[in-house]
Amino acid sequence: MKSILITGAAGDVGTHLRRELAGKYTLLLSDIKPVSNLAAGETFVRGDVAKMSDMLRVTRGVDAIVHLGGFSVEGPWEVILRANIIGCYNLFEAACRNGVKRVLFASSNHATGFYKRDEKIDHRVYPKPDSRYGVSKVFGEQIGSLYADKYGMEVFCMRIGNVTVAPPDKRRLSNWISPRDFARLVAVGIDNPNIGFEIVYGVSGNKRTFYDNSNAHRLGYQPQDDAERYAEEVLAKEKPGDPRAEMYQGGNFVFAEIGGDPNRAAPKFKSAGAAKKGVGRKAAAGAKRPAKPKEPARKKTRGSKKKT
Ligand code: 15L
Repeated sequence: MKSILITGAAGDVGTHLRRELAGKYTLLLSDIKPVSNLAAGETFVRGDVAKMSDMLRVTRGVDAIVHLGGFSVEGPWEVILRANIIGCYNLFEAACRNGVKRVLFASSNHATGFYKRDEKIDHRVYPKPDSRYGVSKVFGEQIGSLYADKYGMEVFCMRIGNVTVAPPDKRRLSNWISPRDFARLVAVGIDNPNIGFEIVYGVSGNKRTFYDNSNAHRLGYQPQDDAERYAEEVLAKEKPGDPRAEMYQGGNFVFAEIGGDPNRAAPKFKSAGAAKKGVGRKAAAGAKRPAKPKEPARKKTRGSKKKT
């Protein structure tokens, strides 16, 4: 049985995945928070993605990694930088040094959230991130591309939509993925022998999809669910949203400074730095960009003359 490391295993997506993959693989679960109720075939190992020493320790000896770890909505730059940029680099570098070839990266639909809802996009479109969070997902994909081309790693990037039991709103009728379809997609990423570097969309077979997911289907993904069976119920409850959110695939992420997922409480930040920079709750509610800090006057240095 293959041994699979899941980072960020304590989160919602990790919890669904553990349940769906039980008995199929041996699971090594890693998170900064403890994972409770370990089932047969599961082991927990604590690890902070932002610490290279932790990533070198947790990635040792596994057959593949599902990298869910990181910050999963919009947040202050310092938070995104640490968890998603540094964290992602550490993960790929540690996997590479430990000889783990296969990495499944939890990218997000927010890597392309600034495409309009009436456009159908495939895995080859130019990224259009809708948030710092979305930018970090593009970074993760590109680190994956580098490690695939330069070091021969096998990298499967999943631009995941919304992994929930049922789609909570209209936008999610287009990007929803059921937990069992997500597990099917992950199994393709782990078991397909012909992965070099791939980008796929992590969505069920939704009638209202934003995506041409033919690359996932080519690699063997066969979703069984469709958000359409929830459409009537979802649309009856739907209230008109912010017009910017309504226009773009990324929804609220296109303007939110914190959070972005209306179904999850906006995270709170204790850090004085984040509050000072205007990225606290007030900024999130007002949807205004925080005021730009004044730039200190630049010192003239040698070589700072404009080149013509
Ligand atoms: C994501 O990337 C988030 O992690 C999740 O909380 C949802 O908001 C999802 O995107 C979505 O777009 O629905």
